[in-house]
Amino acid sequence: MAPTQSRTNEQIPAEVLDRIYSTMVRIRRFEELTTELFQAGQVKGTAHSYIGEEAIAAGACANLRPDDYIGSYHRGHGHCIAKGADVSKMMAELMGRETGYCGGLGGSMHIANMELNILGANGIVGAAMPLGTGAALAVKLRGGDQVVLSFFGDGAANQGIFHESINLASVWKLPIVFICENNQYALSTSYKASTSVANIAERAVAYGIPGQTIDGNDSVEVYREVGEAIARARAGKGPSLIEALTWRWGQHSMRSAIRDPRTREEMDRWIARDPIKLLEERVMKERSLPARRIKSIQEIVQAELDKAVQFAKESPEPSVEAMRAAVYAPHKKHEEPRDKGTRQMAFNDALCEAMRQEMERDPTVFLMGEDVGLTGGIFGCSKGLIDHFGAARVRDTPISEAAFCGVGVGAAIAGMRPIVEVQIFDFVTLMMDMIVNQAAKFRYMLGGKDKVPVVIRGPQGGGIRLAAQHSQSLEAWFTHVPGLVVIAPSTPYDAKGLLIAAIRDDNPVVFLEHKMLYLGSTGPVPEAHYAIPIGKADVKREGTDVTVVATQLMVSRALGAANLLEQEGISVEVIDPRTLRPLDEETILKSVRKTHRLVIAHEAWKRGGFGAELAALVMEQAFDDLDAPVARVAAIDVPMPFNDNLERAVIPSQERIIEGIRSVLY
Ligand SMILES: Cc1ncc(C[n+]2csc(CCOP(=O)(O)OP(=O)(O)O)c2C)c(N)n1
Ligand SMILES: [Mg+2]
Repeated sequence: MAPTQSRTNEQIPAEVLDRIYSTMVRIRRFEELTTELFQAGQVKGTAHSYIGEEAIAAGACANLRPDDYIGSYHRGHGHCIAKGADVSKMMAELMGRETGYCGGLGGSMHIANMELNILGANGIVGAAMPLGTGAALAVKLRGGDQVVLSFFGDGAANQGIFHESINLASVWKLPIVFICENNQYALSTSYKASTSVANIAERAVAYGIPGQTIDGNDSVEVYREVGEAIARARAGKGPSLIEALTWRWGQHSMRSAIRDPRTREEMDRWIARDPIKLLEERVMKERSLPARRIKSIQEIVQAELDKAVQFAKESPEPSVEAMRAAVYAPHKKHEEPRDKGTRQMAFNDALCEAMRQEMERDPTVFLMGEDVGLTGGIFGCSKGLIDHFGAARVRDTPISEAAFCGVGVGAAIAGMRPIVEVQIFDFVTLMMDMIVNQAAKFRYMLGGKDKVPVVIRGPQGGGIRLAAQHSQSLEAWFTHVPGLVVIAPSTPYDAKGLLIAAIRDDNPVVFLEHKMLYLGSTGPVPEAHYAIPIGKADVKREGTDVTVVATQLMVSRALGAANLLEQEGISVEVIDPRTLRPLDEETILKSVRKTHRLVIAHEAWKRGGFGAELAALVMEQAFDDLDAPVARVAAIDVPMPFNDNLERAVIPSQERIIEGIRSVLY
């Protein structure tokens, strides 16, 4: 682990040394105060001290322009400070105050600030890497020359997302530098015991990029080496991996009181190489900074931090109203066209037209996913788009769901409007962290500022014998999560108008398309650009005896059932919520108050399904209006079988919907 010597003796301007030194002292003092405040119960939860590792953030970020980006991780205070964050707003955030960077909703582990292009610390190990990669893609698509520094720990280098992100960044030659802060332990686990190579930088070879291990306690070496990698990235030559060897002086976190496996001898050896002392010795020897300047930096920083602590302590607590308002960016207002016209179109063509028109209208919209480019998607939803817009905006991705979804989220945070196609929605399991922990929470954790305008769309559902891993209906996973919009259209007209609304929305949207609709559904679709308001249900058929709330493929089956029952004099109202979150509760309740009976039909499993939520809504708000218990028609509670007769038995049929309707009538 012998730290390498600086490769160049070229003088570094005094102004840069001054900046690096000031940053290191600011970080050190910030962390010392945070520890005191944590022990006094004023900083709550947890915080991860960066003491001992200051040279990396300070040296690396001294190369950055204000418009460059950084992505950080749980040990992130140092990165924010080095990128220019205001220590008062940071301290206020650590104390959970309204004046903090995130209004008290994020805390130590989630500080982000898009005015400074800080993409955020992150509570999920490794998760910031694809977000940074996404920001780098945004830069490249805009033709800019900013760079992204993506900081992470040695533990993160064993996450799949590390490998996927670096591969993707390399394949797309993105302007990003991956900086592994190897403090040699992930909590209590030594990297030597958990990593397949002696030096993490060796892994760069696998991705065809430069990789190098440097002394992370030597701020000058960090400044120089990261500077070279940044220059390379800015020049369009792609990413690099830098491993900076270092040591954390404290416990894993301020909260943790675990047995520390590190030896006293190791500890002493590293503490003797205090990065601040090393730079002090150097500037004294080189006479590049006078002793009185060193002293004055320490005094200035102390005064600044005393003020920061006072500011934080005096700041108000955040309000419940502000917390509630932080979850969603307001949805845009849209008017549906009065006339659907006569042009007939298939469901997948309607989706394709929505994407084409939005990409024409807005240069920040782009599509990525597996086989969306040359092939136009396996269900033809992006057919021909590559011919209109080129391979940069209609991007074929590696089979790296977590990474390209995270890249979509990162690009959205950095100002683009990506559409991420999930080839078959069952594969969304591999994207869950990016959707649920990252996209859904980003705006909220920033205190309700900023937006994440990404659409994650693709086919779900059964009907074409693809069995248990390619046929599920998973909407309930997403409707459960505050911060996500969930849309599930049932007609080509709705598909186009809702996809346009989803692309224009400033929130992450999960957009579910049913495979059987691609194959079977045609209908009138206006040529004009139009958007259907998010959160507005559609009464597909009016009736007076019973309300059926149906989604996706079940809408046409419910309509078929309604037509048959009409012959018996039973009048069925069919409602398609279209948007499942936010839900148009009013339209559903109004209908139930009229018909007094409710049947819910969806293809997903009944247990824990979206229908349970609808039934609870009606029970809570319209119990007195009901003349019969609510009935749910849903899939049999088994994974989707391969055999066609069995598959037909599992998915609700028109007959089963009719039975459901009869069950509430008699
Ligand atoms: C995906 C995930 N797994 C586990 C954790 C719990 N955890 C938080 S930090 C940490 C160790 C991370 O080590 P490393 O990446 O080396 O960073 P360091 O703490 O050493 O700076 C663990 C296991 C988590 N937050 N996220
Ligand atoms: Mg570590």
